[in-house]
Amino acid sequence: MTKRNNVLLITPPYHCGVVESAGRWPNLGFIYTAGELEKVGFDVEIYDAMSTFDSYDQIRSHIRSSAPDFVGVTAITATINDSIEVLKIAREELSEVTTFLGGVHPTFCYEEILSGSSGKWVDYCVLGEGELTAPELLDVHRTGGDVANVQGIAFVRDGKVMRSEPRAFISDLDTLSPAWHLVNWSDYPLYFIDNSTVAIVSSSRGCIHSCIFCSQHKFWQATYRQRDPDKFVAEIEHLAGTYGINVFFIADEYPTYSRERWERILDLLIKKKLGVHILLETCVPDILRDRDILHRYREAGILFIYVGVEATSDQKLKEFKKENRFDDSKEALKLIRESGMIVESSLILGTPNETTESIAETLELAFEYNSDFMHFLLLAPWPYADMYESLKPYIEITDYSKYNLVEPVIKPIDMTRDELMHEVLNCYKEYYMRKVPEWVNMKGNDLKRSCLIKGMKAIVENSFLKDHMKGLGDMPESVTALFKNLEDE
Ligand code: B12
Repeated sequence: MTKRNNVLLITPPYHCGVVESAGRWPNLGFIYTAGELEKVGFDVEIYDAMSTFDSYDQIRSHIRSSAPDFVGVTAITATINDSIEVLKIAREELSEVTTFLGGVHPTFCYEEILSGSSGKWVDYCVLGEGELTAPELLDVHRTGGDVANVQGIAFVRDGKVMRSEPRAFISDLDTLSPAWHLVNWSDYPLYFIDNSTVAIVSSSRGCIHSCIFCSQHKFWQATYRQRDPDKFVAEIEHLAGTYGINVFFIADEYPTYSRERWERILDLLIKKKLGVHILLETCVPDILRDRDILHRYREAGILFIYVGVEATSDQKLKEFKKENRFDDSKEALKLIRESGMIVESSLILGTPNETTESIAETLELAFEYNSDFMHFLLLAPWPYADMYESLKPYIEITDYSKYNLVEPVIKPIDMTRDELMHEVLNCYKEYYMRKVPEWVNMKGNDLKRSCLIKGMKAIVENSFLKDHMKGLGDMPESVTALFKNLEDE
């Protein structure tokens, strides 16, 4: 009988205090990969050290007591240093362990990882989707076959970095079996909804847009695959019924691409009356396209929509290769607000030609966008994004852990990075000083009002802004009083 091998999948303990200030989120890539590993006889554990906020010492003792044969870690660019550190600890604790690394960063930067000093902690990089590659790789490895025949990996052989043949994307996403039973659901509350448990689900993979600062259309190689809407909604129903999940975050870059499929999802959710809240990301053209059915979004349980408008000037939007423009973005955000949903959006600051004046202008126009939550993000130069080459001369910080959209790593021509950071913090202060009084006085939508106020509290208490608050100068007394009142709500 074949020995059952243990696989431990670990998220890196990286924190930069943005998205995670609103709640804790499971790692869907691991849930999917674990399901396929189980199918071929591996015993799998998911250890979400990021969400449990575990320290390196805790991670070390967890690895020691779990004593797996394989340790897999995930990495985006900001987390890569921590991901490598986790694999180093695994090797220190278990000299025989086989380590593998997956996610967007190693998919593109495997050469740098494997040929550098980190290479000695990483046996394999899994490139692209993990579900088919990981089980095959681990199986070939444990049975002593030649891993060079496993598509979609990179590794070092005879001192040289080798890359196997690329693996085609999974053609039917509905054949996958996410291992929901491995999730410790009590780890995943959302701070702005009482008694909530969050699941991340996926209805499609890929992105047909080509925004030059983003990684996702490159990761998915401009492909787009969608799941059967009935199976997707059945999954939500299963998670709600089996584990009591009441908040679903749709991980898709672009869930609304096909109106016909999206309408079917909405219809099913409305019909099934699951009483769940749904959070999702979409784009300006789809909101405008769906203006006649936005009330059905709300009826289906959609509470929160993120739209990355990214800039206020049409010139910059064109440079970013975004399809939205100022006027249509403003209209889309307004439509979402008027439909009773919460709209969150972001603006990217810190391009090389940014100035104090251009940021002031962006802030002024941000008020016209009037998103409920607005993020003033700093451009992060992913080394594989289309924009990278043009940004390279302006990159002052090469430590990837700062590539998190909140720390300045690019120095604009006419500003220092400190000045840039100061202006960004000022944007947050000005924006929310105007928004919070509006929320306090909001009438007629108790759920939205409560989410906004609790969301703001979470930002004040948990986000990266907390540490910077003192640098913002004193808030006017009226606003301080409002914040104080929020504490009592
Ligand atoms: C959910 C999510 C998170 C969760 C992660 C939860 C967790 N416990 O790990 C939270 C909300 C915490 C998060 C935080 C951040 N995130 Co995030 N996040 C996402 C999001 C929306 C969905 C990811 C997902 O589930 N995809 C679906 C699954 C199926 O795909 P996948 O994750 O790529 O995994 C597949 C493969 O990559 C591969 N794979 C991945 N890892 C591994 C590991 C192994 C061992 C193997 C074999 C395979 C494998 O196999 C998987 C299955 O095919 C993506 C955007 C998107 N739409 O993808 C951004 C995204 C990944 N996040 C991003 C960023 C920048 C961040 C933050 C820095 C943002 C911030 N400033 O707060 C932080 C960093 C973390 C932190 N703690 O601060 C960027 C990364 C950009 C980049 N190129 O580096 C993305 C792409 C968003 C974007 N468009 O820019 N994020």
